[in-house]
Amino acid sequence: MGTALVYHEDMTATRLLWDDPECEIECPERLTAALDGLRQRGLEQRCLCLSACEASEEELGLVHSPEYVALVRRTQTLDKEELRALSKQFDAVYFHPNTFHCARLAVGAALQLVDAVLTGAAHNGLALVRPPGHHSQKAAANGFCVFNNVAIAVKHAKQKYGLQRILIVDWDIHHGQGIQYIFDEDPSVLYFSWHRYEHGRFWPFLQESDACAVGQGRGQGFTVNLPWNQVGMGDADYLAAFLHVLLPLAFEFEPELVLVSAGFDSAIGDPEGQMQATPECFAHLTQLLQVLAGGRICAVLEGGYCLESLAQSVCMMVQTLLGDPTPPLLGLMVPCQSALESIQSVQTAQAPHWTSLRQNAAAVLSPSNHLPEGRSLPRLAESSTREVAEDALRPLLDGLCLRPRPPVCTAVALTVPGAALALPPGVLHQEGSALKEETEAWARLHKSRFPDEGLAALGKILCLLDGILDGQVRSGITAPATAATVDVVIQRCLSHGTQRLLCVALGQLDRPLDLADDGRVLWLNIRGKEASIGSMFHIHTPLPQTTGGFLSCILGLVLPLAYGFQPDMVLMALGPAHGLQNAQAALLAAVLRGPAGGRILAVVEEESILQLARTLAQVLHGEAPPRLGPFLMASPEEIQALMFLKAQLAPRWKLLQVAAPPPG
Ligand code: Q9C
Ligand code: ZN
Repeated sequence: MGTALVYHEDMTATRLLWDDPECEIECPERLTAALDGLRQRGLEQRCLCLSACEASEEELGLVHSPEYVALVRRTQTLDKEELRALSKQFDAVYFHPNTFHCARLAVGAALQLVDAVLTGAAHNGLALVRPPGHHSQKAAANGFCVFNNVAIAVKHAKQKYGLQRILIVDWDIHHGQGIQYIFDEDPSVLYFSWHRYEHGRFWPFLQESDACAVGQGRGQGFTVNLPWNQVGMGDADYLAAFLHVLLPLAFEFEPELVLVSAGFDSAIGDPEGQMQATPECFAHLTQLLQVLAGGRICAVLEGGYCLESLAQSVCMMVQTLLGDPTPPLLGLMVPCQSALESIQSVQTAQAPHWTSLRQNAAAVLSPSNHLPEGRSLPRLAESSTREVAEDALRPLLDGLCLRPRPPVCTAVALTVPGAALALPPGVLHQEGSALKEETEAWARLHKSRFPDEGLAALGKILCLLDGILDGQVRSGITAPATAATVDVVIQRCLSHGTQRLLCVALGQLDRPLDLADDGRVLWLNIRGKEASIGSMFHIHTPLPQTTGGFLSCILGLVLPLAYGFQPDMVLMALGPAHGLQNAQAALLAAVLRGPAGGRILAVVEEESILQLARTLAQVLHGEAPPRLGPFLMASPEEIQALMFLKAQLAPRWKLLQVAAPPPG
């Protein structure tokens, strides 16, 4: 089981035959560039490659009218002038004698991908197709789209496999109005689209692309539109949209399958989108989606017209689907005012339909002019210089992507009996220990709290930690999580030169008393009764008891802090009485892989380590976490604690902002 890649060379056989500046960007090189990128990085070779077959006319009929299918079929025999005349009947469309064949292959590829994932032949996958699909309607081609690949795949999944809840994430920069119309009244399909909108002044110029279009009849609340009203949206804006809108709704919806209308015209460099999101951002968006639906993700290419950015973004997505860790995001993690306003407009429009938004929406935080403090990244004013900062960081980023993968991805270091538990393939049992002298030296530093019998475990922890710090190992799991071991881990990281260490501590573990509050360690304690802050780097929040509260805590607090802090390394410490269920611990570990490029050490207290080691190893290795269980609304106390913390912390940690009033 792995990642399916569905493709057929014939899909490069349609192209524009006359002059039309609007349509010329949808060219065959889009597919070859994406595929070449995958080959060059050795990614195609790691996928299960499937050769696309044409969809049947019956399958096209799941969405399209027989008359429209017949019209497209007839284009096979038209000459150039007839094709040109017919194309003019639609908005931003061209036909070619091969269009019918290519468009049927594109649908067929999407269907094969769904089959591969739903039969268990693959975990997830990507269909690289042309023409794209999301603008296409029952009886109309539109916006380069002939048949609606994703909509047909959704109908197929419902019909053939009896699925009852499917999420479509449309991150193409245009509104997939075709998909919206097809599922407008269907509560079994949650359609999320963000798109360049500019208050209706951007193509396709539709009122129904705005946030207030939420679906009709029984489908109300199952269409989610996030209009971007300015160009230049970047990684922080996209992340904020996922954390504060898409993911809360998606967890409440509990999809059985996720389809991605994967257009990469939303990436930097694209002439249509004019946005700023880096290719690496798509790795993170993909990874965040992987915690849904048991990781069953079917991505289908839509737009994407800057060949370089398209190829890089496709690679980022496939790499993440394969389970590789995400490269760190290096830009300033500050969403812009316009993005926050858009996010708020969706929250307002959707709040009547979604419990998770009602529990979050309450606090409107006042904008603050505080600049980030106490850290080494460049301090820059917010909007105008943002692009400069990102550009300046690009060479660095490219270097990071080329960094070789560590020989070991995930290692487990345990001394407790039963340590030979069955680990997923690719996860290593670490046999080694640090040198006795070194272990004893570290233990002496913490004498008052270090029992002699803890030395063997400490030796193993140090050896694993050094493997991670030296780049030999990506992530690790170890025990026990005591105040002393956590203290040693932090000190060892700092002495090794870690610039930013994120510690997420649960259960009975206090922040080491002598730890300097210099911005190098962000300590987040999830336990206890009271929400409180010691500083912007020392935060306490209670562990929520409901699924809704837990998710709000992860999506609304932990991840915004983690992505804002941009750690080199994450320490996830589950201390005594941590109170996490397996699925909760798995979700936390899965999402904490994101912010630090997968460098995460999980230290677990003794009682639950045997139960948790395998689950944690699976998610750190790239598998999807198990489902959390039924969505239960957060309690008023849980909401209040989160609101309190967000209000205190948002001036420094700007990804926490849920919304801000318009200036002036
Ligand atoms: N400059 C897809 O990305 N032209 N279709 C818009 C605005 C039509 C895009 C003109 C763009 C269609 C799948
Ligand atoms: Zn597009």
